[in-house]
Amino acid sequence: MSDIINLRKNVNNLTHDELKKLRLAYKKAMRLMDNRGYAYFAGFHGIPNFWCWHGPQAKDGWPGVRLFLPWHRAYLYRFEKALQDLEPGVVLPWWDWRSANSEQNKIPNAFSETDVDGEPNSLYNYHMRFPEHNIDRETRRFPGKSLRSSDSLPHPDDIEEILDIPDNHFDEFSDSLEDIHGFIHVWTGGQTRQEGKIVSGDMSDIATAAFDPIFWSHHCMIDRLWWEWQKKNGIDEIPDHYREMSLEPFGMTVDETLDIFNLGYDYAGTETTVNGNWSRESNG
Ligand SMILES: [Cu+2]
Repeated sequence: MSDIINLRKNVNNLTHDELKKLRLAYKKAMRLMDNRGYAYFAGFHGIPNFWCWHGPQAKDGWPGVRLFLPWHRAYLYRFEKALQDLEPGVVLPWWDWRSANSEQNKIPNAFSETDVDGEPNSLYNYHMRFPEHNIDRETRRFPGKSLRSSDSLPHPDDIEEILDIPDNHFDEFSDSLEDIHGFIHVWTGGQTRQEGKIVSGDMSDIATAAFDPIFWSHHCMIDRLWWEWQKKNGIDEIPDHYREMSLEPFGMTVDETLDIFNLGYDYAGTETTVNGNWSRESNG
């Protein structure tokens, strides 16, 4: 067990200072082009490395392996650690796209404001530079805008239904949560027409999604829902043959991702106000 447990909060519940710290951590990471920097970590998911795990895949001789949840948990863990090296005490927040506000406000203000205190908001976008892919521009998003249909966000009941998937059905749980997750990616990216061409947002595309600063908080929400399901059904509720599998490039096994207390963090409840004094029990 880690000595310090960091509490990941709803982004809308961050204090002014916490949000400031988060923005500063992103800003510092975004300026670094080495293995401490934002480009390095975002580059694990899509361009240029494409290590991310989605859907059922074959691994170690097993068919239909679902490592979507453990892989992204390890990913968030490593990224958060990198941010903490730059800005001690910073913790990733989660974006609750279920809330009724999201339908109206689209993206939480923390991510949608272009400037804060006269400076560019580091949670708004990131400048990607990949000459070999013809990319040299800021990330972009057109949340909730689609040229084909006007889709609405998942209803809280849809999420409850997924959380009610019984133990012993990890694969089904993982697939269902991954589907909703994919929907949110596409919803967040959205589409628009520019100079007669259809332009999609970066969150819609695996290749560029992780460069959009909101990616991490979207995945924190997914990770949190997995943790909710684990609390209900058992932390070890995952097919046995997954447990020793390695999660590249993190140098961690699936087993090492199962208990988030071992990874040094926990999730605050939606409405909980926390003032620094809490215990494992208080969050149950
Ligand atoms: Cu994702």
